[in-house]
Amino acid sequence: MDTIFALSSGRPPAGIAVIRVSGANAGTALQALAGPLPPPRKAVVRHLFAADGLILDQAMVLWLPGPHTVTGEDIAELHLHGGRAVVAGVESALAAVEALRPAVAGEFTRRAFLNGRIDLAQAEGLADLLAAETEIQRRCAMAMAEGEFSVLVSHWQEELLLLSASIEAVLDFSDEDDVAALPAAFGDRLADLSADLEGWLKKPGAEKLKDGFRVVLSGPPNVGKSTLFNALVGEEAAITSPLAGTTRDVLSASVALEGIPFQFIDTAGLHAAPRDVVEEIGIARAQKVVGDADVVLWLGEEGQGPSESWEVAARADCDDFVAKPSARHTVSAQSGLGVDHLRQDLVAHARQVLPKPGDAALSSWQKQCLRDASDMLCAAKTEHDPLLISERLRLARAAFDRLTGRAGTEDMLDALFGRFCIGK
Ligand SMILES: Nc1nc2c(ncn2[C@@H]2O[C@H](COP(=O)(O)OP(=O)(O)OP(=O)(O)O)[C@@H](O)[C@H]2O)c(=O)[nH]1
Ligand SMILES: [Mg+2]
Repeated sequence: MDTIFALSSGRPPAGIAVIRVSGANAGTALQALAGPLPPPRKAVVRHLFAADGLILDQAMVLWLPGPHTVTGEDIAELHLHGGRAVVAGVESALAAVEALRPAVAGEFTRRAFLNGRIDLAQAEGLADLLAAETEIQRRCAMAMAEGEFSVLVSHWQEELLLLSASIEAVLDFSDEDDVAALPAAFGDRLADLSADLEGWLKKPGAEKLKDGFRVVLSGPPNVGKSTLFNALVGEEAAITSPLAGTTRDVLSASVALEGIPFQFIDTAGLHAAPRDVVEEIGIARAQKVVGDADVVLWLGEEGQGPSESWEVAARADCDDFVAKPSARHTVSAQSGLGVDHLRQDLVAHARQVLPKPGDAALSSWQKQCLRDASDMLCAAKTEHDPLLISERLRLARAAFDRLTGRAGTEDMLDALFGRFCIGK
């Protein structure tokens, strides 16, 4: 395998730039630039030289021989001054070393996976951690990256293996006419495992965490949707005006409230007789996003909104304000009255629906693998023939192998590792 290198820190210029080299020739590369190898895992300051003997930089270098490294391979780390020319100079000096080449996106993490340093669930968590923008996203991604879920999966795998072993024993010791009985606890253990998986399948998934909790503002024209939208997102993102039909398209803004990701969506005012084709399209779009909402804030006449929408009585400070007897919230986006209360209610509601902070949240493919395993366990529960039970358990084991990546397809690996940046 080639030795790879990449800038692992942010885009220069920056205070420091970290270049990582991983692979069998990492030591050679370090010697070519910085002289004799320093003691393992000790940071030392060295001058780095180009092939023609010119000094490139004074850097802190680290020599991390494998296999106990993040990739499982020999690693050299160069902590440079983070200027563009410094980084470019060191990169060309490394490219000149034999068998070294620039890494592609996610290649370091992919090697960590291939060398068994992390499993797929952890790689997925790491990708989410790098993409995390809110506190809850960070904590859930950490749980996955730190391997909490992986530990659970290996418990499930062990249990499944034990169940499979007891079935195999029955098969081995029975002759064709006389099939020995299964151990008494077999059915209970199968049911427990199956219940565990079902419990995880019911938990909120990671997708919601990535996209944010979707709140759609809906109602007829001119009821104050855009003004409330602006108040909720904390900036003048939407145009507001006394003219009915000001908002014509769907507008969305992502914000974090108390560390929870939200997506607020403002829509065109709904009314029965659109004045032109643009308004007609706007209304169709508004209706579509209402269908995908986690919560709809209905600012129109009471009882006229989509089912389960929250009745909001807006423009409470206006002379022509009409109260709603069953309003969940009464607000004035202009004076701020009730807006904080509405925000708190949304946060509390989102907390119920999103994964708990620090819980490993499963992506849809992880859920699919668990679903496959769970289906096989349910099928095994209803079988009586040990041969068929054994086959169902084998298929459940295969589903777990897909989950940890032991039986991953190349496409899936490409899709996952492509989410990383170069240098990770
Ligand atoms: N006094 C007062 N005026 C408000 C309040 N909210 C909105 N308005 C005014 O009401 C008018 C309509 O507000 P918008 O937010 O544009 O209403 P909309 O529902 O988005 O309207 P369309 O985009 O046309 O569907 C504007 O002139 C706002 O300034 C409020 O809480 N108090
Ligand atoms: Mg509007």
